[in-house]
Amino acid sequence: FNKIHAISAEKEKQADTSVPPIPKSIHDISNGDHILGFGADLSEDHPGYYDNEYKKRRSYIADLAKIHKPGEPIPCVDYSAEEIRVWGLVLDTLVDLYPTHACKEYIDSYKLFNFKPNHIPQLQELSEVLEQTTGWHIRPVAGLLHPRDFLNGLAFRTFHSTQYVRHGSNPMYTPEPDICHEVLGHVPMLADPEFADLAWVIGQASLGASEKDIWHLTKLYWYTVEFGTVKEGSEIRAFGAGLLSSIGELKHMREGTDGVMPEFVELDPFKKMPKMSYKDGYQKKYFLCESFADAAAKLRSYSRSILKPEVMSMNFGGTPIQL
Ligand code: HBI
Ligand code: FE
Repeated sequence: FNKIHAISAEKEKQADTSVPPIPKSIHDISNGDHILGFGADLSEDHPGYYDNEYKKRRSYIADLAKIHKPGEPIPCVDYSAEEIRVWGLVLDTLVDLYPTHACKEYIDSYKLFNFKPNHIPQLQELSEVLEQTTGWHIRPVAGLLHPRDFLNGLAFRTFHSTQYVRHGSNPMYTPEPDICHEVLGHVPMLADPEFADLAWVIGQASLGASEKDIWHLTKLYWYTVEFGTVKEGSEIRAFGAGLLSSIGELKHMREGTDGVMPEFVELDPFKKMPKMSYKDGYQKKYFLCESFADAAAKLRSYSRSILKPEVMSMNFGGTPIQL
């Protein structure tokens, strides 16, 4: 995510003059034009950098995503035994922690998907379940999308998902989203109506937003959808995908690391959010929500404050803005 953040930080400094055309439907959002780091284009510190077979595989899966059109079935990937091994390891490690660390909405929605260690779910099957539960869609994407495109997709209840598997040399680590992160972190949460609403709010707020506001929305997304925590009685449970797809991060959230506990703070979308850290270890600060409905209400009130009046009155294929 570092490249994206470097680019966003640079753009944040520019004047708010160049807001690109506002997409009216998912068809107006490209899933292939603004990709950062994908296919054979791995950075030197990527675990797959010296593995040419892996890079070829990444390019092949990236190309499948680029030719996909919204509304068409998502192409199936015939995952290899090695890819299934990695998925199975990640799944087996995480399932033991969900009953004690994941929020109740995750635990409930998880049952809808029947995940098994010997089968990597196809994005098409997952998208069909989401369509029936919350009306969300999955769209394959070659790699990290530019934050504006990624967030705009959420406004059309579309989640851009990678389809490749992380490098097998270190199954518990990936420097970027991969199918294990998307499926185990994001997909079950998107089957929960109140969480799906929260993500939709962030998406709507991003339509026509200035670069500065996109940057703030990226942080709000990061501290809720990726690393959010929620109160359940006297306990703190995880709902962010970066937590739910990482055994290390889940344990750190509860127990701390080397005797240092993370901090938990209340979410206030109007306040300046802390700098995001991805590569330098686990989060130092988690935002704690009372409930998804409460967090969504707070995000709505912030989103209304930045939404341009012309966006409020635009017609998005018959769906009005609901902020
Ligand atoms: N692209 N494919 C993909 N997956 C993400 O999770 C993602 C992204 N682009 C940007 C992004 N996340 C965040 O950093 C926020 O900008 C939304
Ligand atoms: Fe993610």
